[in-house]
Amino acid sequence: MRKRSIIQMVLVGALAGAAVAVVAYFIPWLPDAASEEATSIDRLYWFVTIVCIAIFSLVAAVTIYSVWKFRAPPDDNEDGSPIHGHTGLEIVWTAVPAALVTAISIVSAIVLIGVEDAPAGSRKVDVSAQQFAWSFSYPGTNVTSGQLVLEVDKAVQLTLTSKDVIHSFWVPEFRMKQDAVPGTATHVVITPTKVGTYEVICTELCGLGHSVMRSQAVVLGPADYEKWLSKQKSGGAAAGGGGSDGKGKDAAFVRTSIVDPDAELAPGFQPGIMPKTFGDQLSDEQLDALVKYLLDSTKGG
Ligand SMILES: [Cu+2]
Repeated sequence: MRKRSIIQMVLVGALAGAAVAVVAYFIPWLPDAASEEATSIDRLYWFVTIVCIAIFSLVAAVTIYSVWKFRAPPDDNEDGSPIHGHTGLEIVWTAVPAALVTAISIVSAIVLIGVEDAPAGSRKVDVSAQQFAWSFSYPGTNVTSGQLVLEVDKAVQLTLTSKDVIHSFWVPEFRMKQDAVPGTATHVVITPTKVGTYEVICTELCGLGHSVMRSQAVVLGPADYEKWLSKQKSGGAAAGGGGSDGKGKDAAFVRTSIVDPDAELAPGFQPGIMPKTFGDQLSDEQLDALVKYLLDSTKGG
C-alpha cells in the first residue's frame, strides 16, 4: 500500500514537472541571445528554472495526491484528526530549500562577477538618459548619436547617467540591464556577437512617455563600424543619428520631419509609421509655432 502511494505520488510529480518543463522550454520567453554575456546569463536562467521545476514537481505531487487521496466523503462533517509536528520532516524542508537558495546565490554571484568585468581594451560609450530619449556619445571623438552603434565581437563598457529621473537601459538580446541614475554613473559591459539591429528599451517607469523611450542598438561588422565612425567624426549626415548631430537642428529639417516624415529616415526606422497628415491639419502659423517650440525646447540638448 505504501509502495503504491509512493509510485502514485511520483507519477503525479512527473506529470506536473513535465507540464511546466514544456511551458519553460517551448515558449520563447527571451529572444535569441546576441551577446557573450547573454550566454552565461541564459545558463544561470536554466539552472534556476530547473531547480524551480524540481521543487514545483515535489510540492505539486504531495498536494495533488493529498487532496485526491484524503478528501472527505460528501456526508463527512467531522473535524480531521489532530496532527503533531514531525521534526525530521521539518528539518528536511528547511535545510533543502536553504541549500538550494545558497547554491543559486553562489552561482549568480559567479555569473555576475563574470559579466560585470570589463575586459582590457574595452571600448567606451557614454549613455545619457532623459525623459524620454537616449543619447550615446563616443569619448575621445565629437560623435554623439541617437542610436547605440557597436562593433561585433568587441567588448564595450557603457557608462550611464541620467539628466532627470531614474531610467533603465535594456536590450533583451544582450540580456544586460542597468539603471541610469541622476547624480551618479553606473556601468554595464556588452560584447555583441551578432550583426543586426536590436531595440533599446527603458525598463524603469520614468513618466508619461516611458513606453516610447526606445532607441536602436546597431551592431556592425568591423569595416562598417569604422566607416560609420569616420563618417560621424567628419560631421557627415544623420547616419545612425536621429539625435543631436548637427543636421537635426535647423528649422527646415524639423518642418520637413513633421509634414513629410519619410523624407529622411535614420537607419533602423521603417517608413510609413508616422502620420503624414499634419501638413493638411495645421495652418502655416501653427506649423511655425510648433517648429519654434521644438527648437526652443531642445536647445542645448
Ligand atoms: Cu522609462
